[in-house]
Amino acid sequence: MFKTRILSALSGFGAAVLFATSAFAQSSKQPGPGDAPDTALGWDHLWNEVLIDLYVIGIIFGVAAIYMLIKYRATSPEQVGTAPKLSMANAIGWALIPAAIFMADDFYLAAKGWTLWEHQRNVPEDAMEVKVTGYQWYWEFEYEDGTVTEELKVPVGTPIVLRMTSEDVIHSFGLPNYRLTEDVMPGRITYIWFNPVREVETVVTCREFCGVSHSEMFTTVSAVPPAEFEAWLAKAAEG
Ligand SMILES: [Cu+2]
Repeated sequence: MFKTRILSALSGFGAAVLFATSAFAQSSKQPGPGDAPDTALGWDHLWNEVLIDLYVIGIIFGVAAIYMLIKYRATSPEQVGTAPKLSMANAIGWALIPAAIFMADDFYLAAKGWTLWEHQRNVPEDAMEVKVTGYQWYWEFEYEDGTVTEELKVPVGTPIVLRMTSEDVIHSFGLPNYRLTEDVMPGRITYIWFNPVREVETVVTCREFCGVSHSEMFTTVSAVPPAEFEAWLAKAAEG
């Protein structure tokens, strides 16, 4: 009895680890040109899975607790419980088996998070680079052809890597639509990349309090069809 329970608890743990590692191995391939992952969608999925996980576990425990509260409630104030004492094997089994079941899901979600983070830190080879400089209190963007603008416009379908620095104090480049935030500091270059998969006009805001006009440090970030982007960039290049 004791042996069986220990064995099943251990195999539960083993299955959890195997499941998590295989999920990790499957989805951790390096993004090549033209197939950059949609990391914003990935973060949304992961967040929803965490919420579902919390709801399911919360409901199971809540229902079990209410059921036991009612079923085993005392019928008089003097009543003393008569439950049999758990054997060592039972105690270990009841602790390890549920833990293995719930941790299987935790390992799985953690593996997905690591995979996604790896994608988020590895810039796709075909990404277009835009240099970003933070100033009190505006953003400046420099395109590969040297054109400088104060709004960020990008072509749909091309991954964009931003190489960022600051001229004065610490700022933070916050792109809520692409689920990204990264610090921008003087004397250092930080980077983020995002995949504009559809047309959208959205914003970047500064997410680090950087002085009196911090709240005015925002501008538009729009993903437009490639032809529209080219025309806009040519016009901006003329000044
Ligand atoms: Cu700022």
